[in-house]
Parts: sequence; structure tokens; C-alpha cells
Amino acid sequence: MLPANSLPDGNPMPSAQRTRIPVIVVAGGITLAAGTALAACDTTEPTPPHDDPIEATFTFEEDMEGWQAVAIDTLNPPIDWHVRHTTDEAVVGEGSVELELENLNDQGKIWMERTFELEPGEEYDVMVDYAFGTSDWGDVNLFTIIAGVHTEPPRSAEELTFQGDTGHGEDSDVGLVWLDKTYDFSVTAPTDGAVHVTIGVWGTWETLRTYYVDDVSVQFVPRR
Ligand SMILES: [Ca+2]
Repeated sequence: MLPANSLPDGNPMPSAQRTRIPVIVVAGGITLAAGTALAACDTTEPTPPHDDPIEATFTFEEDMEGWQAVAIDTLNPPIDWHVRHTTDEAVVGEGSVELELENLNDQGKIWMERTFELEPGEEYDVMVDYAFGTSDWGDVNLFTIIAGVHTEPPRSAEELTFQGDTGHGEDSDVGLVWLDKTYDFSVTAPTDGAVHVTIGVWGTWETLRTYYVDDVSVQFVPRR
């Protein structure tokens, strides 16, 4: 056991190294070691917080955690659907979001959507990562995944972003399988800073399907 104030080799620390270096505290809480050129204080700004990456995670233990249910093309003729909190299935904890679409009109699109406040005019790399629970097997009659980042809330098929299919890749009905989905985007925040993320499904076969979303991570990394 080394005595206090000793270097690793056991020698006492020279007194000059034990002396605390005096510091100067300037307005704004910036601390400079004495002797640092004060001119730097005039030109060096602290890093603004909005330059930091923004990451939000959602596990849906109690509710939808700010995500809204949205659907289009479910009225002609009317078809049943819901996007809501559930404790029936989960990959993290006890809760998740259930997306169910009785796609008898062969055109329904349902999704969860959340708004994020970013720095207006700032360009971001965006990563949307989530666990997707699906029972769709084989490679035909599958639904299509919706996942996108938007500067206006999308309210038509043309405004949505479609990804791959909803199949879990097994060649038989093995029940619910959780898949890890990750999609990358870039976006420039509009003048109000509001950016909208969507996660859902497009009914591309005339049947009833139920899916689950859990453990969502949304990351915005400023490009500058
Ligand atoms: Ca959960």
C-alpha cells in the first residue's frame, strides 16, 4: 500500500506537483488554468448543446410514450385497424405497441408517429432502430414496412417511406418472431424544427395481420 501523495514507485510526490494550479473563473462558468492566454476566452465559445447527438429510446412499458396512431386508406370501404399500447407481447419489459390491420380493402396503411424538436436549418444523420414482432412467414403475401423521417407529417401514400417486407424469413408458421430493424436517413430540420418519425405497415395483401413494435431508438447526429 502506497502512502498518500506518493508516486507509483513509492517516492514522495515533489511539492511542486502537489500544489494546486490556480484557476480563473470567468463569466459563464468557463474555467481556465492560470497562464492560459486569456485571448482565447474571447474567441472560444462553449459547444452549444444542440451540436450534441440527440438519442431517444422508447420501451412502451406504460403507454405509447408520445407516439400517435395514424392511418390512411382505411375508409373506402371501411376496415378495422388499431395502433395501441399492449402488454400481450414485448421484447423489453412487459409492454409494446400493437399494430393490427384488417386489410380487406387491400390498401390500408397504419403507423405510429412521433415529433422530435431539432435545431431549425440543421442537417442531421438519423438512425431509426426498433424491434419488430411479426408472424409473417414465407416470401409471398407479405405486408410492407413503413419507416421514415419527414419534415411534414405524411398523410398520403406518396409522402410515406416504404422499406422491405414484413416476413421473418422462416419457411413455416413458427409464430411471432422479433426482428431488429435499422434504417438510416438524413434530414434538414425545417424552420419550426419539428421532424416526424414513422414506423408502421402497409397492407399489401387482403387479410388480417398483427405486428408489434418495441425497444425503439431514434438518433439524430448533427452533420456539422
Ligand atoms: Ca417494452
